[in-house]
Amino acid sequence: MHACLRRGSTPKTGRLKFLDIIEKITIHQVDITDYVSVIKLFTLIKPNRVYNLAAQSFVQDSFENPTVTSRINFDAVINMLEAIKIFGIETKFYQASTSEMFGHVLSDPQDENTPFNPMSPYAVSKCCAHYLVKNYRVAYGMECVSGILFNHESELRGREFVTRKITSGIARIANGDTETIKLGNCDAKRDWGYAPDYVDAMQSIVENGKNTDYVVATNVVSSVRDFFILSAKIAGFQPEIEGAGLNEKCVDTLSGKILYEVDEKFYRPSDVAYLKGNNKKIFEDVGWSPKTNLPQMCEKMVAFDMDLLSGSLQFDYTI
Ligand code: G4F
Repeated sequence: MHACLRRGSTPKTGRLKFLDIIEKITIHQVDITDYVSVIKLFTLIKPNRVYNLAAQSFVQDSFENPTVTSRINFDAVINMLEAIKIFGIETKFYQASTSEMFGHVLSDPQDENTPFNPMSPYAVSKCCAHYLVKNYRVAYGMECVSGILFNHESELRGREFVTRKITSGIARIANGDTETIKLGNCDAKRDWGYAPDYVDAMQSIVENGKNTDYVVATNVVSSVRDFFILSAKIAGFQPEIEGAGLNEKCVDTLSGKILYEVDEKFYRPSDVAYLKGNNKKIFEDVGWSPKTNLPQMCEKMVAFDMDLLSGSLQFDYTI
């Protein structure tokens, strides 16, 4: 198995080490936004499967850095598809598409036939890449598919994303820290699944031989506030919401501690209010459905963050 790693002074391999799979992977320091580098790599290893999971994946950051976002999320996909086409590499290409493409949703729930209505530079770049993959499939008969994955979280999620920001913050406060968690739009609703289940789905999409796109979702929707309350209860707090809008906060009625407050800094210029998937197609075609529900995922994430703080687990998510 081969993997690409962006050139940089400190290689970010902490997750591969934690999962104990780094020895199984040959790592190539390649900038996928550079066509020549992609050609060199693809013609050297002639991959029989390509999973393009590389992205500038933080939606909020894409408003600040639209050009970088577009280069990584769109231009790099052109590079890979062109390399496969021009050099006749026999491979199946998987593109990580996203529910963010549905944006301000035009029908509910969202499935493979729902029109896109993207609301961020990130989502626009992902729509472009999605259509490109479809075009190479239709125009050149290439084996290339997209998985339209709804939010998928885990213990290894970066702390800039709201679920892990919440579970790590709650573990920190449960451990005696007094700093309140600051959140943005707590009304936002997402269809949250567990990343390991979604990796199974990605493999089924590539291996089922159908050469078509799939939505991967749990079909269940919860708000950021719901996620917070669930996680806080798991950690032993008794959370209660007070106020609304910018004055909203969550108080632990047992200790009187403020667990979270709303901070305008975390609002986005345009946010996606609601996403709820329909996994009917992938269930009917390959029998995939999520194994882990939201409370089970929250349990795992809170427990992991508690263990990190107690020192019984070692994992540096920054490397
Ligand atoms: O956790 P988030 O940053 O994830 P978001 O924007 O839904 O994107 C993630 O899922 C997508 C799949 O649909 C992926 F394509 C994408 O790459 C990424 O993995 O934010 C979730 C929601 C947003 O509505 C945001 O406004 O939570 C809201 N939110 C409220 N307070 C916050 C915060 N988000 C973050 N990151 N930090 C906050 O303090």
